[in-house]
Amino acid sequence: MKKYTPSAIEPHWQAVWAENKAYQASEAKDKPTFYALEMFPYPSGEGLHMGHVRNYAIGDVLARFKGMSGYRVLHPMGADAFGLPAENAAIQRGVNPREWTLKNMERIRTEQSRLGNAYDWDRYVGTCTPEYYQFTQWLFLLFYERGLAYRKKGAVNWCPQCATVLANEQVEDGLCWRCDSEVVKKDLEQWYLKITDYADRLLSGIDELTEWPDKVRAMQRNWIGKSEGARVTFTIPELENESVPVFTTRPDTLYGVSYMVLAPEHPLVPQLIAGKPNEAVIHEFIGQMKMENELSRTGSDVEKIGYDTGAVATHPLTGEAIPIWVANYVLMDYGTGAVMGVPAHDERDFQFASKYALPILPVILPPDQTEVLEGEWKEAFAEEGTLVHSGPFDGMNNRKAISAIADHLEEIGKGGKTTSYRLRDWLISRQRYWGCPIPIVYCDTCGVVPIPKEDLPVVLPEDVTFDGKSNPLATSESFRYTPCPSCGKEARRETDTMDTFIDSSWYFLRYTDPNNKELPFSPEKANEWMAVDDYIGGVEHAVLHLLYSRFVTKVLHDAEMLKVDEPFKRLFTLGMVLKDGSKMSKSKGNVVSPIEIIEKYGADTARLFVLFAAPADGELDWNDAGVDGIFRFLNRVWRMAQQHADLVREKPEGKLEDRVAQGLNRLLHQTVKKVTTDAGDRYQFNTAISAIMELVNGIYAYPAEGDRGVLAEAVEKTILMLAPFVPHIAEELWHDFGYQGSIHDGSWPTYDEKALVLDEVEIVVQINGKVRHKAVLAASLDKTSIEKTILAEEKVQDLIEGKTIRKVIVVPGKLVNIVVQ
Ligand code: ANZ
Ligand code: ZN
Repeated sequence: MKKYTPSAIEPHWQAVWAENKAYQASEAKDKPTFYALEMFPYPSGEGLHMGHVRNYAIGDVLARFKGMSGYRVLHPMGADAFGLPAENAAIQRGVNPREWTLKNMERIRTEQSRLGNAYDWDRYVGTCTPEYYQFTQWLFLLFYERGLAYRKKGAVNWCPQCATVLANEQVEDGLCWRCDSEVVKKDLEQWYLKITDYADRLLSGIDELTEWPDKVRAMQRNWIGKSEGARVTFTIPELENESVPVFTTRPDTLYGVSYMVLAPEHPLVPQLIAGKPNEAVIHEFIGQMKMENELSRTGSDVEKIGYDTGAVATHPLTGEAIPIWVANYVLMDYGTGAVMGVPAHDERDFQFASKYALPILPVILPPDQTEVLEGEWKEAFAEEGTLVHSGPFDGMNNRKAISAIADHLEEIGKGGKTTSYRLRDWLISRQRYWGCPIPIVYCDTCGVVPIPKEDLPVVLPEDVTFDGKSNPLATSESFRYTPCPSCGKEARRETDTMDTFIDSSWYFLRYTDPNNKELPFSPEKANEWMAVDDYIGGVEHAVLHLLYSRFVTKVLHDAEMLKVDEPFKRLFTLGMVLKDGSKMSKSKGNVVSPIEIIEKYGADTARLFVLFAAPADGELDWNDAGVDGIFRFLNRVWRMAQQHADLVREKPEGKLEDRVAQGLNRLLHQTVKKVTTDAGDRYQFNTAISAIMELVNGIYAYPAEGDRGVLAEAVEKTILMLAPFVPHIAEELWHDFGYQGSIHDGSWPTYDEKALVLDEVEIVVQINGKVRHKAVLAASLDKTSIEKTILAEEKVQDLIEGKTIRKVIVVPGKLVNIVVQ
């Protein structure tokens, strides 16, 4: 018998598939389309890790499954190739970022090929190539034309370690998403994309993403952070009654306002404090606050700090004078940057007022109280109740008052209902080299001038210095100055590059038309494949990449380039790969290299192990014994197939006359059903695989003299069902069965509901709980008929002779227990 040698068959079939372009997406319109996509890798210097293997194995099973199920499949791969590590390598090792990246891309591609994934390599996309990034620039210009790209000066998040600004989404708990350094604030003029224009659509769109994990949908909802409330206008008498709107979710508490707080960065603060006692100390405070991030100012355990400006505002309804303070906990970039302080009903305000001895004015009465007990408040009362000390609104339920007071403000022109979002515009400027240049020049005559689309790409220059301190593009003489596209005079180029998340926010569209030289993609081709049917990747992108891609897709939809306005129909987020209970990482020294596993056991074993060892959305603990077990299973499959290869070639007709043959036939149909639904539909690869394992056991247990037709069919279909999981061994065995074409072009087995039904079942008969007899009955019998038939059996009559039946317990399909005395 031929031996199972993965190291021989895997490279062989990979070469055959590559030569035949076996996984090229078909342009023929004969079948429905299926777009399977895994998040593309960042080409780091380390090659593939087990997390990649797991991610790609899931995508590949789905792609191959759909291919065998009558779809034409698009299953592309590429590299998210811009980014900081290339530049850091340049600084540390003096290598060119492009060469470093291209080398890593090549390495990852080779390693991916060794996994045997069914990619259409002709559609490979690397985001750092001018062929790709000219269209990232094209998209920037589209945003610019549509008024969705703008420049603004403001306090931005700055990572001192990465020496670049970051988008809000890239600051996690006050730390840089990439290097974990503490993020500080810096005043800079930067480019933004107006994602906030799409906040409402990005939010409502989540409702339709029913095939996304709930946790990802919740994270996006939170990030967008829609908050319904009111705008209330206070006026400042000493600034000629200048209005200062505040944003509040609780206009019902308006009569309980005892002070107002402005963010330290609020533009009115310098005028308000001019000449006042706290002027100097507040200026110093503003300076400190500018450096701090959101978390360090508003975290629940952060002490509230504030200063009295010495100015007052006029209450819009009572006309009273309200002191104006500045404080750390009010942020400039949320709502209006101004807050009305209601210490009686807001815990933060309560803490602040208690610390600074500001009055606490209760205006909501708890349901169990009839009058407000002054001075007895130990904490803010944030529950429902009845309004008091609230002028014409006294006696009103506070929930009703939210709307009533907002409406009243609207009527008198002092505010009204409004909505606030936590989502901020997407800051895309990066002071780094290895990214897509922003196609803009600054001209002394014409101002900000976009590069015409026909002049793209704006190519990254080579004459740059990497010192890790300054923006490398600004050091390039050839790049910095260029004639203004509009007037021809010398103008300065924008030297920032774009956030790499822009590159990855549209790559899935480029795959549909990767060689287009005029456009990022033709609408016709994109519409043919989009949306992505199955998108597989890590949950770390729940907000960042997935939110940006949704935004870009909506803009392209509005620009009539795309019919869909959501990019990813179904999303699957896989769990982490662990070793000995902790995340595989170089620093822990517990990394298992996919390449070593492939060399020792083959890619098929690696794939099957990561799919089998745990549910795909849970954590997977790497386990060497488990890998060994999978390898032994594949050997068992191999021997089974070799042993019966001649029989499979022969294809004898099955007669299904005896119970044993019917049993194997039923097991086969049950397995096909389970694998089809579990693997094809539910991402339950582990249970699908264990069903196949049981079928293999069933085949081994099948008697040598049994019905040959059923056996041949079961062996052949086992290999067909294994094909998406272990494509190489399946292909080899398929050819051993005498087929010429690829198993992966073969058709996925179908099952017959009728064959699933048991005609007969074995019933255990117990007397007083002890097993005494076994009887075979028709499976269709109901409880009463089962009882009758069993009691009528001769053997049972003998067993209970002379005794009185007290009770008969029937469990259909399983047992009958006869209680006698
Ligand atoms: C008065 C009030 C009374 C408030 C009360 C709450 C309870 P969300 O739900 O997150 O939208 N706020 C408004 N703008 C702010 C800013 N720039 N920085 C810090 N806090 C700000 O929260 C809205 C509430 O947060 C607003 O409603 C405001 O406090 C505060 F019993 O106004 B509230
Ligand atoms: Zn000009």
